[in-house]
Amino acid sequence: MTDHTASTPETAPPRVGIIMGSQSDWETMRHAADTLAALGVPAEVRIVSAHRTPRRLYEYAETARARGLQVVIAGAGGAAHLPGMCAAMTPLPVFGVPVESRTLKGLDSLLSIVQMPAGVPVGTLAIGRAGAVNAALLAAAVVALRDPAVAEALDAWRARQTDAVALEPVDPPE
Ligand code: RP5
Repeated sequence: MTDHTASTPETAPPRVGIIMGSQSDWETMRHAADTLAALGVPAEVRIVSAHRTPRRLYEYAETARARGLQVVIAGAGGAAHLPGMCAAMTPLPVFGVPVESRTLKGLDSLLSIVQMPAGVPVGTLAIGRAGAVNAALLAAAVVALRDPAVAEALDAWRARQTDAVALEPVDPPE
């Protein structure tokens, strides 16, 4: 039976933490926040830089599980240490989103995040918006393991996506 008493994003304590290295990452990471909101998953959003605010990162990662978070989504660009450093300090699953950088188009971010040595995993997503959306969908899938309302929302989201795919392509407008 579906539990419709599950929490709403407005009132409930956050289950997913979205962190990013800079304000400039928000343009990408807001897609993770929007996706979680659409699925009814309560999330918190913070700027936490591995380089510029290392103590804030330490405090965030060390307290994440005790504060009730179940997953962390970490987005960063360039020398993107944030997801790996966060994963080193929390037992929670960490999903890393490589933010597209100006000079190297996010390849630097991707390689920084994906090439973790064995023992400290970061689930690494695609560069940019696709990665942010998919990180949110994966985070929701983790939350859904214990929250039937989120599981139902995820099923509905997928069904809507399937329904939105036309059978035949149409010509673009001239
Ligand atoms: C990283 O440096 C951030 O994650 C961001 O993607 C990148 C550039 O930051 P800003 O110079 O725009 O603040 O730490």
